[in-house]
Amino acid sequence: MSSQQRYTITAALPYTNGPVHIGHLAGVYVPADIFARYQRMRGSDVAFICGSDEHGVPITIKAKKEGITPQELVDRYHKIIGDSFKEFGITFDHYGRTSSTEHHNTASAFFTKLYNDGKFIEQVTEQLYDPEADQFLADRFVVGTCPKCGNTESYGDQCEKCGTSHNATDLIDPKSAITGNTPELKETKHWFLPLDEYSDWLNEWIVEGHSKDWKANVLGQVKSWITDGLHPRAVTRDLDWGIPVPVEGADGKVLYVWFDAPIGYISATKEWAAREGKNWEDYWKKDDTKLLHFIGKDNIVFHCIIFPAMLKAHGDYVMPDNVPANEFLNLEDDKISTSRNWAVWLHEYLEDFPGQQDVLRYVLTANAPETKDNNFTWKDFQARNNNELVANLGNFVNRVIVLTNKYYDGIVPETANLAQRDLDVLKQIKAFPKTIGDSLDRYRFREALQELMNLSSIGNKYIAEEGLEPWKLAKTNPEQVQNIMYVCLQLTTALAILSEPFLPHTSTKLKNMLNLKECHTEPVEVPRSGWNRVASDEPLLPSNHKINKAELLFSRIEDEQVTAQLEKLEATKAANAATTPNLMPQKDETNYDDFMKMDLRVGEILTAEKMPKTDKLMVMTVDTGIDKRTIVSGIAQHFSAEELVGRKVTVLANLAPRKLRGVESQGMILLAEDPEGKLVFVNPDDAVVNGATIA
Ligand code: B3M
Ligand code: ZN
Repeated sequence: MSSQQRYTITAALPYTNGPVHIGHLAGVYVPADIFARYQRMRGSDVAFICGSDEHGVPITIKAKKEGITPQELVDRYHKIIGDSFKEFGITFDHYGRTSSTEHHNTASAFFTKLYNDGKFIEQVTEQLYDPEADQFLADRFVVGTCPKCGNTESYGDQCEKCGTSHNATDLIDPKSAITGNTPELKETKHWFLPLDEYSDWLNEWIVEGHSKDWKANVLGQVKSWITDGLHPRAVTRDLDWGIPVPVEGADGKVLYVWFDAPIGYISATKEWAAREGKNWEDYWKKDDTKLLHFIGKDNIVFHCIIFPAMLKAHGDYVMPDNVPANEFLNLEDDKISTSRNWAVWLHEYLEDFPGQQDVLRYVLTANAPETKDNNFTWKDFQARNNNELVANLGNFVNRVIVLTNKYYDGIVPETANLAQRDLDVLKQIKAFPKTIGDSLDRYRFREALQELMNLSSIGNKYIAEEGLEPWKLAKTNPEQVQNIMYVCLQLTTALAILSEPFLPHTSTKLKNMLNLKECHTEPVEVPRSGWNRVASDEPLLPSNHKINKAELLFSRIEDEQVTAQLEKLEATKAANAATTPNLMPQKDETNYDDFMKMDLRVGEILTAEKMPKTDKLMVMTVDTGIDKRTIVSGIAQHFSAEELVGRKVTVLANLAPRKLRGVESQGMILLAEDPEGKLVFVNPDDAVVNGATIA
């Protein structure tokens, strides 16, 4: 590569209303970091940019709940998030924050330019308003039914279930998240970006221009938004937390968080460039810059439609070259949720598994939700560590380093008369920078990691092949052992180099063990330990070079550690069930007369039998006091026939009979259903006679 490719790599700015969890890491930060490290190793000119997203409604809601100011809240999480990223080995060139002065200025100037250039529509519209809270309700201040998928818990700006982004006024049956009141409509002035005017351009640029290189999940969302029709989007809000709208007559209004946040990538780049003596404009305005946005799937519309439309309206900026968005990671088969505390938090992982950052990086990459939602389980975490990292990579490296120290005092042996298989392995090693690189270039991180592990497998296989174990051969054929160990040391060096993007802490340990610093001084265009050095014809580790002693790379994860994590999750589940049961809302009002029409009485189950060829239906004979009748109920998955016989139950006796699979059911048995779906009988006292009425 003669001139360096310039990359501006952004990772979604985390909201500072909570810490970072494994879902964020798997979806965004681990792949972004792998990519940035890989490009640096290839000699690219990289600006890897992130920062805290400190505006938006959830932050004000949470601060209010805790009785602190939004600034205090964002200060707390900015620190927790920033520190844990650093310890985890995420190598942002700059981690900024949207409350910084640079950001306020940059975002204001951006808005002002679009305003002055007439890119906005200024409109007085009716917005949802909560009179009790004296506040307009936008975004997460309002919850209601999604007009597209019917999810009853959609937010004002976005439905988390189907991913649709909408205006708060689109919600069916909206409710204020502050007071629970049904909002009123009230007039207010806002500025809208007419996305509909960018529809053709977006279609041409993304759908036609990137149908080959963008991920299918990303293209799919983009296409469906464009075909559904784009509409003008308000880029301002009536709120008191955010960046004030920089025009006259906009008191009490701030920029919409999704207007200012992506500009945060630009302001963070400016802060970095100022510190490093670079020109930030090279990274945002030069046509040959590759701009990449690493995000989760819920952010696709903002990065593929809204932000590009903003950049286009502005006119000075490059468009993203790719937006390799990931799907979601679940935890133990349940959706990760900050509010339900259903997560593995990065800062807690780092405390519970000190020095084991790479295990989590490995598992999250091996199991990344690249093309579909995926699941993290602690059992899988343990198995991957013990069977893959310890048994494959750790085992190979340890044998090589220990044997080199044992047989050769740590000196890389000379070779003579290399056998064909030695030469084959040396040749195979050289192919890996390209193999792994090809996968990374296509954002296939799982595949790339698998290739890295294949390299280690080649080593294990080579060393263990029958008759070639060095410790057996040492006496009979010392020359062959020297050759084998030499080849193994080359392979170990390749692992030390190529593992850096994925397992940086392991890579550092390996380089120390191999004492790589001593012997790697390449010309400038191939930086130290550069990616392509592995493919070069020079030995990776020359004969007579002295290595260091072995250090422990990975250790087994024991059952107790897994159990402890699972117990922590169980405790969360129990706490959630106790405090926030997901209860059905109250039904519409009824009246006394209607209620009294129901004939509720005590009955007793005399016989019970599962209906053949069904899973759920139980056919019972019930003594209602006035008669013995058949009742069919969908409870067979909850109770066995034996459990039912002899039980006193509450019966709705005058329910119109109806046939279920050909059997007439003459009434209904009352059951309580808890939020988890568990059924419990509404149990009359055993002493009550059958037929006693209930009211
Ligand atoms: N703050 C992250 C999220 O949706 C959001 C990303 C902003 S990137 C400009 O969780
Ligand atoms: Zn929806």
